[in-house]
Amino acid sequence: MSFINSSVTNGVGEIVLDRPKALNALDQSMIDDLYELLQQWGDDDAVETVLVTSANPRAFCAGGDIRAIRDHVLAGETAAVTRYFSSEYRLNQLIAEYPKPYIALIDGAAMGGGLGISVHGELRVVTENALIAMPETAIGFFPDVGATYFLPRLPEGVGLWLGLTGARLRGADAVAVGLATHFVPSDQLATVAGAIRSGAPLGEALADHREPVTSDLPLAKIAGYFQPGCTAASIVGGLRGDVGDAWAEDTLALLDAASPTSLAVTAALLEAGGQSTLEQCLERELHAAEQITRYPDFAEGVRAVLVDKDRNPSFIPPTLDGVDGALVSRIALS
Ligand code: QUE
Repeated sequence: MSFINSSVTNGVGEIVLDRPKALNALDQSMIDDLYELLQQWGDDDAVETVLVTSANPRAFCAGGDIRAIRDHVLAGETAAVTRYFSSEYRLNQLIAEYPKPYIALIDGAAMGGGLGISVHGELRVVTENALIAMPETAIGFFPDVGATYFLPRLPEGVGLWLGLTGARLRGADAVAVGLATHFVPSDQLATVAGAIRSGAPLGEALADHREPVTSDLPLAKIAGYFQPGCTAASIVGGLRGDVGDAWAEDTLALLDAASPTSLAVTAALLEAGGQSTLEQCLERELHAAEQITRYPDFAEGVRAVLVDKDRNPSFIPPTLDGVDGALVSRIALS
């Protein structure tokens, strides 16, 4: 049973993600299959372009197989945890260095690991149904899959805002900040996909979709509150000072739902990632993933969000002022 379908026609290698019961969340077999297929296609003259799509109309890819990772952690199977993250991050690096055009069509949720198999590629086409986020701080984890590389390179403050709060972007906003490259209305996506599959040059298939799209993200506010190098505590302090501002209150609510230790680790990793190569970032992320999954916030966060779905985790410590700075440094290697 494979959750990846592939075909090659007209010089286009197409990968269709098809794990319907888990919104295409990437399990170990999907990561292994994707890596092997992409490596093969890299050297295959019959493949000029790689197209990644989803069989699920609601999701591109919801993330990683975080439930299975939690089970491994609780069973003390640390080798399986290391194997999962190291093969996922190796796949992210392969996509970033891919020798051929790599294009993802995102018409639904693309979160966490779903961004890892799209953002590093050359082209990301989104529709108004795209929902893009790095939501890991809510589960006691941190934005990985190369996010410590790509988030610090977004417009001022945006990466820190996305990584700490897990805020969800719609397609037009994803284009506005650079996480996506093209916006196509969902009712035209089949036409664009058909043109790509017929082997049309990508510039031609996407020619009608190059004009800027409108986004009403509050970029000035984001830049004001989420300045590079800020600690999570100083950001929360700034937001709390803005009493009565609805955006500041919504943002505080997101930060309040996150693991305080994850917030501190995320701020440290994004700060370091801004000065590092993707390869260095992924190496640092692997260490951080191995470490942070051993602390109770991870199993508890996954329990609250994905297993019991009560969305009421008991994180330890419960607030940022109790976070152990030495522990954060050990996880984030900073
Ligand atoms: C943070 C995450 C993930 C998440 C929710 C978070 C994640 C992930 C899923 C997910 C969602 C639906 C599924 C599934 C997994 O949710 O990585 O199997 O059916 O995969 O707040 O990092």
